[in-house]
Amino acid sequence: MTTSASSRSQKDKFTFGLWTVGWQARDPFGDATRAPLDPVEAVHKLSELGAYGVTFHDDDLIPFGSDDKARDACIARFQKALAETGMKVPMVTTNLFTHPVFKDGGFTSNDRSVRRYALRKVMRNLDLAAQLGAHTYVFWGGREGAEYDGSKCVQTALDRFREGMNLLTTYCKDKGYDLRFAIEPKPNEPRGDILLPTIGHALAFIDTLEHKEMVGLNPEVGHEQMAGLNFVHGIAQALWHKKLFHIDLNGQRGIKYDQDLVFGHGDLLNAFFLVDLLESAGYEGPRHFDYKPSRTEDYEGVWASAAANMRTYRLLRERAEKFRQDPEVQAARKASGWDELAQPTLGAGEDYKALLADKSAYEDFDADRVAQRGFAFVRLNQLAVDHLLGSR
Ligand SMILES: [Mn+2]
Repeated sequence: MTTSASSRSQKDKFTFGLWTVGWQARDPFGDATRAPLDPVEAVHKLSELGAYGVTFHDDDLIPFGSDDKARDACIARFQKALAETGMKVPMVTTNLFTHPVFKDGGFTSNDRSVRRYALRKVMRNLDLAAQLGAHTYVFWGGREGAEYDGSKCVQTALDRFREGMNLLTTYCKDKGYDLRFAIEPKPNEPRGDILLPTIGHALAFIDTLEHKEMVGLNPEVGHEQMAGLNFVHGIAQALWHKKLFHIDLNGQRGIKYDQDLVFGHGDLLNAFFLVDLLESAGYEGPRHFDYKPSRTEDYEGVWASAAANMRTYRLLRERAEKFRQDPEVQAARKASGWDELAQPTLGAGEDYKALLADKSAYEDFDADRVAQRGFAFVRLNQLAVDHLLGSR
């Protein structure tokens, strides 16, 4: 492609999973509606559309059960496509959910032999991730969970989850791999309930790990929204903990099955504030789209939907920038007290004794008068809507 396309992709760092555009659209009620997609074709097509790179589960690239010779051949032709296009592989992950052996999980299956097999499967793919220059390794434990509260002891399952993560971080350190791990929370689907269901659960779990500095998060828009949570707030807290290692962008319309719509095709206003947050907070990782081209689409629709993700992100970035620079927005922010929140609640060197001695803080504080203040948050939000709709 053209130089401008590649320099733009460098700036945007837009990446796609091979499993996204390659999804054949099989769902619990219907067969595939699209033919299989060769990973090599996916690399070329996404490059033409201006993407920066691709990501994959081991089984997306190398069919499950391939022998070493077949595996090497898959990797060689994939690497050739990367070399031809300049596409990067910033993230790799493992499939511990498709094969029936993982029906009760990988790291937390009640069957110990499955847990040992899962760890070996990840270690083998960690070697490939390092070889391809990836810096992030994602763990989505889709089958780590249960349908019934009596199926397994959750505390013990978390012990096994931690045992697995500790082993794998140690393996990477010993091998000298420049890889960080990113846990991807999800509340349910395919399991009735999945372990580490939200950003908050995962943050607390990470804090108990042996090499916790190596482990962060890969939150997905739809996964938090499936739990009725505010994705922007979740990402803000992940950033606050310095744990936003990677992000999965897509669209979701409320509390229902995992829709994996195009980014922005769900809660658009939340997507606007998400892009505003990522851009203003200096997030430097890939903007990774983990969506599924709808089952109704043919391959023309698949590529149109891939392009739509990137177009939506760029449009929102442009609108968010104008929103921030608008003098009326700045004035509305000032009126709302946005800047006041940045001032520490205590003065420099002030302790609780000084606070107790300050009569203006309590004895002389006129709560009824202060309660009269309006924060004008609605005006500020309408300015965001105006910018989002392109009317300012
Ligand atoms: Mn999803």
